[in-house]
Amino acid sequence: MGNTFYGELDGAGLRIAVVVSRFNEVITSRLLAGARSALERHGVRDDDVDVAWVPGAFELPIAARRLAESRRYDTVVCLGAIIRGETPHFEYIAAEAARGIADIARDTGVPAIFGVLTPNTLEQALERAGGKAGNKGYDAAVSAIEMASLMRQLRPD
Ligand code: INI
Repeated sequence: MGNTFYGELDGAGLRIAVVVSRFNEVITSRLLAGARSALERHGVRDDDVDVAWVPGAFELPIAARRLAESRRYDTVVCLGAIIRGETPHFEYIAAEAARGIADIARDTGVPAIFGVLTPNTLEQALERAGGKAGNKGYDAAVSAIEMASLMRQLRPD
Protein backbone atom coordinates (compact mmCIF):
# COMPACT_ATOMS: atom_id res chain seq x y z
CA MET A 1 0.00 0.00 0.00
CA GLY A 2 1.36 3.41 -0.93
CA ASN A 3 1.40 6.60 1.07
CA THR A 4 -1.62 8.74 1.77
CA PHE A 5 -0.94 12.44 2.16
CA TYR A 6 -3.26 14.96 3.64
CA GLY A 7 -2.77 18.46 4.89
CA GLU A 8 -2.95 19.06 8.60
CA LEU A 9 -4.69 22.01 10.17
CA ASP A 10 -1.66 23.09 12.14
CA GLY A 11 -0.59 26.53 11.03
CA ALA A 12 2.49 26.83 13.26
CA GLY A 13 5.40 28.13 11.22
CA LEU A 14 3.37 28.87 8.11
CA ARG A 15 3.75 32.23 6.40
CA ILE A 16 0.55 33.44 4.79
CA ALA A 17 -0.26 36.34 2.49
CA VAL A 18 -3.81 37.61 2.22
CA VAL A 19 -4.91 39.82 -0.67
CA VAL A 20 -8.23 41.51 -0.12
CA SER A 21 -10.25 43.80 -2.35
CA ARG A 22 -11.65 47.10 -1.14
CA PHE A 23 -14.71 46.95 -3.41
CA ASN A 24 -17.67 45.94 -1.26
CA GLU A 25 -15.49 46.53 1.78
CA VAL A 26 -18.42 45.99 4.13
CA ILE A 27 -18.23 42.36 2.99
CA THR A 28 -14.51 41.93 2.38
CA SER A 29 -13.52 43.35 5.78
CA ARG A 30 -15.67 40.62 7.34
CA LEU A 31 -14.03 37.99 5.15
CA LEU A 32 -10.65 39.28 6.29
CA ALA A 33 -11.72 39.15 9.94
CA GLY A 34 -12.89 35.57 9.40
CA ALA A 35 -9.59 34.67 7.75
CA ARG A 36 -7.57 36.21 10.58
CA SER A 37 -9.69 34.35 13.11
CA ALA A 38 -9.09 31.01 11.35
CA LEU A 39 -5.35 31.63 11.06
CA GLU A 40 -5.05 32.55 14.72
CA ARG A 41 -7.17 29.61 15.81
CA HIS A 42 -4.98 27.21 13.85
CA GLY A 43 -1.71 28.48 15.27
CA VAL A 44 -0.45 30.89 12.62
CA ARG A 45 1.51 33.71 14.27
CA ASP A 46 0.13 37.18 13.65
CA ASP A 47 3.60 38.31 12.51
CA ASP A 48 3.53 35.60 9.83
CA VAL A 49 0.42 37.04 8.16
CA ASP A 50 0.83 39.88 5.65
CA VAL A 51 -2.19 41.62 4.11
CA ALA A 52 -2.32 43.54 0.82
CA TRP A 53 -5.37 45.56 -0.22
CA VAL A 54 -6.32 46.01 -3.88
CA PRO A 55 -9.09 48.17 -5.41
CA GLY A 56 -11.33 45.37 -6.67
CA ALA A 57 -11.50 41.64 -7.34
CA PHE A 58 -10.14 42.21 -10.84
CA GLU A 59 -6.83 43.27 -9.26
CA LEU A 60 -6.53 40.30 -6.90
CA PRO A 61 -4.45 38.16 -9.30
CA ILE A 62 -1.69 40.66 -10.04
CA ALA A 63 -0.98 41.37 -6.38
CA ALA A 64 -1.35 37.71 -5.40
CA ARG A 65 1.06 36.69 -8.14
CA ARG A 66 3.69 39.15 -6.94
CA LEU A 67 3.38 37.77 -3.42
CA ALA A 68 3.50 34.16 -4.59
CA GLU A 69 6.56 34.83 -6.75
CA SER A 70 8.38 36.37 -3.79
CA ARG A 71 8.63 32.81 -2.36
CA ARG A 72 8.15 34.35 1.09
CA TYR A 73 4.77 32.69 1.66
CA ASP A 74 3.48 29.13 1.87
CA THR A 75 0.15 30.20 0.43
CA VAL A 76 -1.72 33.26 -0.78
CA VAL A 77 -5.37 33.77 0.16
CA CYS A 78 -7.49 35.97 -2.13
CA LEU A 79 -10.62 37.58 -0.68
CA GLY A 80 -13.24 39.55 -2.61
CA ALA A 81 -16.93 40.04 -3.21
CA ILE A 82 -18.43 40.42 -6.68
CA ILE A 83 -22.16 40.97 -6.49
CA ARG A 84 -24.10 40.13 -9.61
CA GLY A 85 -26.83 42.71 -9.12
CA GLU A 86 -24.32 45.54 -8.95
CA THR A 87 -22.49 45.10 -12.17
CA PRO A 88 -23.31 44.21 -15.75
CA HIS A 89 -19.69 43.10 -16.13
CA PHE A 90 -20.00 40.66 -13.25
CA GLU A 91 -19.04 37.73 -15.47
CA TYR A 92 -15.88 39.41 -16.75
CA ILE A 93 -14.62 40.34 -13.30
CA ALA A 94 -15.53 36.99 -11.76
CA ALA A 95 -14.02 34.99 -14.62
CA GLU A 96 -10.78 37.00 -14.63
CA ALA A 97 -10.42 36.75 -10.87
CA ALA A 98 -11.01 32.99 -10.89
CA ARG A 99 -8.76 32.31 -13.84
CA GLY A 100 -6.04 34.68 -12.64
CA ILE A 101 -5.97 33.10 -9.20
CA ALA A 102 -5.93 29.56 -10.63
CA ASP A 103 -3.06 30.54 -12.95
CA ILE A 104 -0.94 31.69 -10.01
CA ALA A 105 -1.09 28.30 -8.34
CA ARG A 106 -0.36 26.54 -11.61
CA ASP A 107 2.52 28.84 -12.61
CA THR A 108 4.24 29.25 -9.24
CA GLY A 109 3.37 26.07 -7.34
CA VAL A 110 2.24 28.22 -4.42
CA PRO A 111 -1.36 27.42 -3.44
CA ALA A 112 -3.57 30.39 -4.26
CA ILE A 113 -6.89 30.18 -2.48
CA PHE A 114 -10.11 31.47 -4.04
CA GLY A 115 -12.02 33.25 -1.30
CA VAL A 116 -14.13 35.36 -3.63
CA LEU A 117 -17.88 35.54 -3.13
CA THR A 118 -20.03 35.73 -6.26
CA PRO A 119 -23.57 36.10 -4.88
CA ASN A 120 -26.61 37.61 -6.55
CA THR A 121 -27.33 40.11 -3.78
CA LEU A 122 -25.71 42.00 -0.94
CA GLU A 123 -27.89 40.04 1.46
CA GLN A 124 -26.48 36.75 0.19
CA ALA A 125 -22.99 38.18 0.51
CA LEU A 126 -23.62 39.15 4.13
CA GLU A 127 -24.91 35.65 4.87
CA ARG A 128 -21.57 34.25 3.68
CA ALA A 129 -19.43 36.84 5.46
CA GLY A 130 -20.23 35.94 9.04
CA GLY A 131 -23.99 35.45 8.70
CA LYS A 132 -26.09 32.32 8.67
CA ALA A 133 -24.04 30.67 5.91
CA GLY A 134 -20.80 31.01 7.85
CA ASN A 135 -17.75 33.01 6.88
CA LYS A 136 -16.09 32.11 3.59
CA GLY A 137 -12.99 34.06 4.62
CA TYR A 138 -12.60 31.70 7.54
CA ASP A 139 -13.11 28.72 5.24
CA ALA A 140 -10.59 30.07 2.73
CA ALA A 141 -7.95 30.44 5.45
CA VAL A 142 -8.54 26.87 6.65
CA SER A 143 -8.13 25.65 3.05
CA ALA A 144 -4.91 27.67 2.84
CA ILE A 145 -3.48 25.97 5.93
CA GLU A 146 -4.47 22.54 4.65
CA MET A 147 -2.89 23.15 1.25
CA ALA A 148 0.27 24.68 2.70
CA SER A 149 0.70 21.66 4.94
CA LEU A 150 0.05 19.26 2.08
CA MET A 151 2.47 21.02 -0.25
CA ARG A 152 5.22 20.84 2.37
CA GLN A 153 4.71 17.08 2.49
CA LEU A 154 4.69 16.76 -1.32
CA ARG A 155 8.01 18.56 -1.78
CA PRO A 156 10.12 16.81 -4.41
CA ASP A 157 13.13 16.65 -2.07
N1 INI B 1 -15.02 44.74 -8.00
C1 INI B 1 -15.38 43.86 -7.04
O1 INI B 1 -14.51 43.34 -6.32
N2 INI B 1 -16.69 43.54 -6.85
C2 INI B 1 -17.67 44.09 -7.61
O2 INI B 1 -18.89 43.76 -7.38
C3 INI B 1 -17.33 45.02 -8.62
N3 INI B 1 -18.35 45.69 -9.41
O3 INI B 1 -19.51 45.62 -9.03
O4 INI B 1 -18.05 46.30 -10.40
C4 INI B 1 -15.95 45.33 -8.79
N4 INI B 1 -15.54 46.21 -9.74
C5 INI B 1 -14.22 46.78 -9.75
C6 INI B 1 -13.20 45.90 -10.46
O5 INI B 1 -12.86 44.77 -9.68
C7 INI B 1 -11.90 46.68 -10.74
O6 INI B 1 -11.36 47.12 -9.52
C8 INI B 1 -12.10 47.87 -11.66
O7 INI B 1 -12.78 47.51 -12.84
C9 INI B 1 -10.73 48.50 -12.03
O8 INI B 1 -9.94 47.56 -12.78
